[in-house]
Amino acid sequence: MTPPEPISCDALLARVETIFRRAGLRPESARSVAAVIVAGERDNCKSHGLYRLEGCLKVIAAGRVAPGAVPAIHDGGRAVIEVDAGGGFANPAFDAARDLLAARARETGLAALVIRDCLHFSALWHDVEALAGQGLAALSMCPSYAFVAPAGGKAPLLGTNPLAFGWPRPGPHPYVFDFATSVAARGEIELHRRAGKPIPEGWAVDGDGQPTTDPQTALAGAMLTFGGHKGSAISTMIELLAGAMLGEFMSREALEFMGGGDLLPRHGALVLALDPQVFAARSGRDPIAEGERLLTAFGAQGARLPSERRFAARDRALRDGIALSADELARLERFEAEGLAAVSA
Ligand code: NDP
Ligand code: PYC
Repeated sequence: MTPPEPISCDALLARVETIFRRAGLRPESARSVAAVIVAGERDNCKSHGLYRLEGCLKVIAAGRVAPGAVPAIHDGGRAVIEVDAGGGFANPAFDAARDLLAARARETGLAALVIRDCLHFSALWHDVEALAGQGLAALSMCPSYAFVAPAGGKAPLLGTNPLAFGWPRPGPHPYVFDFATSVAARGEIELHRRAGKPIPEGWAVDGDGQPTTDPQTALAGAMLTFGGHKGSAISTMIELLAGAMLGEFMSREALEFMGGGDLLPRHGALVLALDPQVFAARSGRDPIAEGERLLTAFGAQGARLPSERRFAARDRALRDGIALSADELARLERFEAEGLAAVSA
């Protein structure tokens, strides 16, 4: 069978945005949520690309997200700014507060954005890339669902808790890394299950703590942290900083609140923005130039920077369009034709 024609990024964005508007999201939210999904697909981050559309529609159909929520910013003029997503998706809340966060970081050197009560499903590179594009270093993190065993344990306790970092660079692309603190994102295991493929060894254990390569058994058992005790400690830090410290759900509470992991998780998120120029001011050195001396040395020894693959995929997609499989296109068409009915039980 001939593969379907690639679709342009703009055309895909318009289609996904329309699906969300018809599903009841207000226009600004539909644009934010569609943008992050299409950006994932464009950058070949399949675990947080178009495949997430179904999960978003399911949580809307189940009435467990507030589609009309308007993000409410609470700003006392201090370093910590809060935005209450009001039970809506996280992305519109971040978009609503992003410029204020950036302005505060430039003013004070360091500012934090607390996102409260949000449905969170997306990759985090979107947040830190936007801030790095404004000349700021940034960190973004959130809990998720308790699917991951701590190092040395065998039962789920921690979330897949992603962490992203961005650093501004003179060229078109900043330095960005973004990863789950589990060996792989849960979305990656779900994609293996759908494709009928085994997962690599070391990603997960079964209910008895024995290693498994079966995605279904892994989803029912416990995922493992990357880097053993080191990933386990970073994941725990995220539970503390982006859960306990904010007074928002940690991953175990998020799972209890939703009554299982079938729907997207609801919790808080934390984004930090730092202005390198403020930090370096008294040194007389240029932090961006210093950073470049490090980052440009990677290629000389054959190493690549994180996000290089993603940026190359983005350039290709912007030039040639996004190649969706026949199955992905069929799902998209079904969501267009049937809306929420396509995911309602
Ligand atoms: P990956 O392991 O695919 O990639 C992690 C990072 O490492 C990326 O920045 C990647 O860059 C980089 N990288 C990969 N290989 C190399 C290499 N050989 N050399 C240098 N850098 C490399 O990510 P995960 O599967 O852990 O996470 C995927 C996504 O899932 C993330 O975007 C994360 O935010 C999201 N997620 C979201 C959650 C949520 O609750 N919202 C929960 C868990 C995960 P590149 O992309 O260029 O390959
Ligand atoms: O892939 O682990 C994951 C995930 C959890 C919530 C959103 N993505």
